[in-house]
Amino acid sequence: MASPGADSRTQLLMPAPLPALIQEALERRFLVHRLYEASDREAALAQAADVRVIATGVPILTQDVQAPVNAALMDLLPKLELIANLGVGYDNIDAQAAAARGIIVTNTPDVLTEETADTAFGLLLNCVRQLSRAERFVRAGRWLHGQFELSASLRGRTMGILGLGRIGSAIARRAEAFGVQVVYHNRKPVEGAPYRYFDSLIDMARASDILMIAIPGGAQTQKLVNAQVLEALGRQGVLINIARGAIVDEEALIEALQTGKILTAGLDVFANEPRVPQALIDMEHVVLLPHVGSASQVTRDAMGMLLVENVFAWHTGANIPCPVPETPWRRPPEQTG
Ligand code: 8YV
Repeated sequence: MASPGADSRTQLLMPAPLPALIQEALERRFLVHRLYEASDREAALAQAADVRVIATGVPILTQDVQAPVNAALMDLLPKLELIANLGVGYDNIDAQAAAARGIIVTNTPDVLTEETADTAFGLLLNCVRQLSRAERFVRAGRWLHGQFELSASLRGRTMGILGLGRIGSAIARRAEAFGVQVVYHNRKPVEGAPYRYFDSLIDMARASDILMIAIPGGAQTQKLVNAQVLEALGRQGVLINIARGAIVDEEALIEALQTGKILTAGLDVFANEPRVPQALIDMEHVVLLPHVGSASQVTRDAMGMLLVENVFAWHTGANIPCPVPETPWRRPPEQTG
């Protein structure tokens, strides 16, 4: 942990490690407290009472550190003004609690949209055509003894997108290019969207053979994709999740996969990352990725730069580029007199 001493720089708390690019940029301007390095968390937080910024991200990139920014943590930091998140999803931060305390939360949208949509599509193709399994077949020398089995197909399929936001729309564009029909479910129809809208998730699942999850995580969407939704998706159904693990009832999913209620699943996210249920690991036909939706160097660098831009803008009183909707940024009133 940094020790405040005589250092007069603005203080910033990092509950968990962030990529080097971000750390270096922030350190040039701020006194950084690395909470994850402290052996006594409480003592470290007591020393950090002057912190005005938190920089964080989910999932934590390099270590198995769970570091939610909740009301209890905010209350320990009475001078906190800004929470800057690495990532478009900010379910690791209690944004309502921040709003109630006048704290601004920022995220890093847009720069990761196309990358994450690419990953979603890669996961989908991999799942439907069983590409990971086919590759393992070659590596194990099994091709010498016979052909790999025939797979399912993307031809003639309908994709139901749960969440036609920025990333959902980018996935929809890819689906169109692949000749896959698109329908979607949101809380309300998206103005101008050229796809059929379902106001019920179950009805959309029934009309789809691919369920693509692209909605934000958090309390409102927890276990939204449950046993009934999976059953409605049906025996040829494919579930793809590049959003948040907690949106799916993982136990119901395991049961649906084990009993053939759905065909397969491609998962980039899990309820309790980085722990993946053994039952999923044991199923060869399921494709599992370690939350790499946005994880290319170029995209992570762009996300990192945007986090830094958000923090620097706050620090200089400039327009903050990406406040989240719960905590809209307003220019402070001009000082008069
Ligand atoms: C990152 C993500 O893995 O943006 C998100 O919401 O889940 C991913 O892009 C994560 O944010 C990095 O901390």
